[in-house]
Amino acid sequence: MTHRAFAAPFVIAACMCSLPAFAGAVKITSSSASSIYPEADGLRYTPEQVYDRKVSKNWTEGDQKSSGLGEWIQVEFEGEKNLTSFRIWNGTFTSYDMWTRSNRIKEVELEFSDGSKQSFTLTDGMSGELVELSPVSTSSVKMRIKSVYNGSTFTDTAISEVVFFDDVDDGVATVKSWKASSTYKADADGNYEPINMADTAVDTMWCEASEGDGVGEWVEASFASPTQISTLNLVNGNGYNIMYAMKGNLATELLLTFSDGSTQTVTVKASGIPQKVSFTPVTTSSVKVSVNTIRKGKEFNDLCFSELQFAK
Ligand SMILES: [Ca+2]
Ligand SMILES: [Ca+2]
Repeated sequence: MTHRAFAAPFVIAACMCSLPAFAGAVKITSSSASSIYPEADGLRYTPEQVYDRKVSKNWTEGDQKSSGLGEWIQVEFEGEKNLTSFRIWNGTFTSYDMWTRSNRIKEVELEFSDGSKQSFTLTDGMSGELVELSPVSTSSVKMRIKSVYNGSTFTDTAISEVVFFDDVDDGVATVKSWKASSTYKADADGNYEPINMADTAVDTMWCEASEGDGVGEWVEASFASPTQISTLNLVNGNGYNIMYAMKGNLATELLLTFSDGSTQTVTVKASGIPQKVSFTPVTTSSVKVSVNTIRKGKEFNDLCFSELQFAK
């Protein structure tokens, strides 16, 4: 555990490149499971934790006799959606240690509302893995554990988070690549790479690594093509909860620099709650986001962003 003392994943989403050009995350409205690992020490393992936007909270199956083979979790959508892909955080992402000690799913079977099924072999890596589907129209997905990669200590199998994508453009600009002025080095909780700002999880983040308080530090998003944007979707600091967000430095004003050299200044709330910030519409192939001013953290002199994306 580092001085930051929060749970974050080790590696996230190495490649957003195969996402369809116009893909939106589908809202999950409810979930159920064949079994649930019993609550212990105040920690829960309920199925709704696969869509709470926190990779540090998971659904764990409750099969106490074996590895959870045949156990399933089902999620429901608001009506039929044309699914094209999904991203899965497979295993227990509370720390790298817990991820290696617990089972990960090897083969997963997806069953859709029309009864059709698709099966996949997942990669055994601690990252949010993007999986392409044969496009399917469905109002629910049942994910069944068919085989596992064995953990070194425990026989329990977990899914920390899952996001389904459909063919409807949600207006969020697809980022082709990220740059940063500096990046905090990976530790036992995970890494702090810029790509963590575009994975939908509020407890995975980019953190700067300067000697100072973060003022003057920057991240830059490059888009696949010139894109019109007018909204910044931001989770400032560590979005795990309000208390964790307050521990670190929080940006209060950002300077946006676009590919034509023009700039705009936006004020942002010093809060870890997701916020949408509007600015004058601009068509650009990149945005550099520089920290102009901050509010000091209660515990750490580091500045992080958990989510930072641009939309129409
Ligand atoms: Ca979760
Ligand atoms: Ca994130």
